[in-house]
Amino acid sequence: MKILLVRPGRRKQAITLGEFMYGEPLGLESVFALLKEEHELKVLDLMVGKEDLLTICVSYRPDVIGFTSLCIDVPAVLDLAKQVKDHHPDVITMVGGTQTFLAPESFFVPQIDHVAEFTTKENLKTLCSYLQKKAQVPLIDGIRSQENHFEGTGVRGINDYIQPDRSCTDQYRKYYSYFGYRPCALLQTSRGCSSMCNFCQRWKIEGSQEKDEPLTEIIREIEKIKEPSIMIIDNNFLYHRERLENFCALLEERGIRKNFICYGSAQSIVQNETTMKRLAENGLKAVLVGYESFKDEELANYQKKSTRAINIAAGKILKNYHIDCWASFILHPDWTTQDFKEFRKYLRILRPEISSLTPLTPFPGSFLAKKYRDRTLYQKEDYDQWSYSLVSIAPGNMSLRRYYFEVLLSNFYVNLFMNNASYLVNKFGLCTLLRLLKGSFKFLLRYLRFMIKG
Ligand code: B12
Repeated sequence: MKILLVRPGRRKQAITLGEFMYGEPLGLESVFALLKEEHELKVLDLMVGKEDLLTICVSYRPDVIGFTSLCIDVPAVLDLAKQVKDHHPDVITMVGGTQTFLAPESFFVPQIDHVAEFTTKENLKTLCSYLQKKAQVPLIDGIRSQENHFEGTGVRGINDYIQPDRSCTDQYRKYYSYFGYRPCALLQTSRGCSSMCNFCQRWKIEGSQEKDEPLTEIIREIEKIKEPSIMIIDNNFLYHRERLENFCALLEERGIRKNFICYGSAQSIVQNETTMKRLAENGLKAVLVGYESFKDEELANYQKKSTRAINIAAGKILKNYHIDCWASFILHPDWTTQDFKEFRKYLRILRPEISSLTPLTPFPGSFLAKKYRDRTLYQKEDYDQWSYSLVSIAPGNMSLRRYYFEVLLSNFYVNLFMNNASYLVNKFGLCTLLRLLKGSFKFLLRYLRFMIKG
């Protein structure tokens, strides 16, 4: 059976990192790895490539098209699947990814045949064996099929870890990046997160307990990666000192030299200071730290284990070892003008190399969605808007217009006075800055429009 795996392209309605950053589609690479023994597969990455799906349908003649999806991808997937069904009604369509896990019902429509609510090695292989035989698909755990009126078995599982086969994205790999690092591969060494911060979706998707893949397997995977840079996408790669020491020992033993970037919590950085030094010696270039807030009270409300003092200490450790800090902050909807000022003052203390500012987002189905039900500015079905880029909770202490003004001001502050822009030029060159600016410009215009509209 021929299967075409598709990542949808960006739509201009959604403003996302996808404007300037294409991360490799690990989900599709995992599905490819799982099914390649029994089926013929091809990946079409419309986020990067300019190919036309209908043209590929004519040349490749797939029996099945499988789409991956985040929330912001829903309109694009529905649209592409409709085009496919209009022109090639015999092609079977299926969808998987983050959105089918969190809200499978977004795809219970006539143009979609199967929705993978969660993906295991077993359920996907079983589904494909029925599709190959052209037989009636029975109820399968984790699979919602149109022929069964999208009913489920009632079993709620979690996605399996499947080692990706990166060869299927060869033609796109030179475009895959992480901020200034390009080409850059993505790698997952552990899943789940026991921190369970209440604004975050990741522990819901991956589970509330860390599950580590064996390091020897990870090192073998790293040795196969051709790119010079690797972004480790674990929720908190830095959480386990002994594992990190073993990781470094294996890199040293095998003489592996790569640039590494990872997510890490401020607490782990402080707890594992000596290991941070060893990681830096082994190529750790930057850590994405979720500092989130300048107020202890707010950090506690988010269920962050960190405090303002721990955040400042973590920042100093990163500076000591010349590891760049790519910080993220949450802009709370109840901040006053004074809070925004305090926040900018706090930035001057932390001095991260890059800061990204995200308005608190009550993602549909989350704890925050319930908490801010009466103040939420978008509907669940406004899929394009759930990109974590927009103000989606009515501000409590100022008008929406004024709030957007403060967000813009803080962004200008970060880019002009905190030197986001000059850091990028010095580190990655002017071309990278221009590539990143192109995307940011769209953010800026959108924010300006929101500010003027109020
Ligand atoms: C790496 C990553 C990125 C990368 C690459 C994203 C990509 N693949 O397109 C980059 C940095 C580019 C990125 C960007 C963004 N991201 Co992001 N990202 C992640 C992260 C950390 C890991 C995703 C991943 O690769 N997981 C590993 C793979 C193996 O898992 P998977 O894709 O779910 O695949 C499994 C199954 O779902 C299944 N599957 C997947 N596809 C398919 C298809 C079929 C047919 C089948 C049967 C099965 C199947 O197979 C796999 C089996 O295990 C997640 C957090 C998380 N833990 O999920 C956030 C996350 C997915 N991102 C998120 C967001 C919001 C964004 C942005 C919108 C942020 C922004 N403001 O710009 C942009 C959007 C990018 C875009 N498409 O335009 C949110 C999504 C929220 C939501 N519910 O939709 C997440 C959950 C983080 C969060 N904030 O909560 N992201």
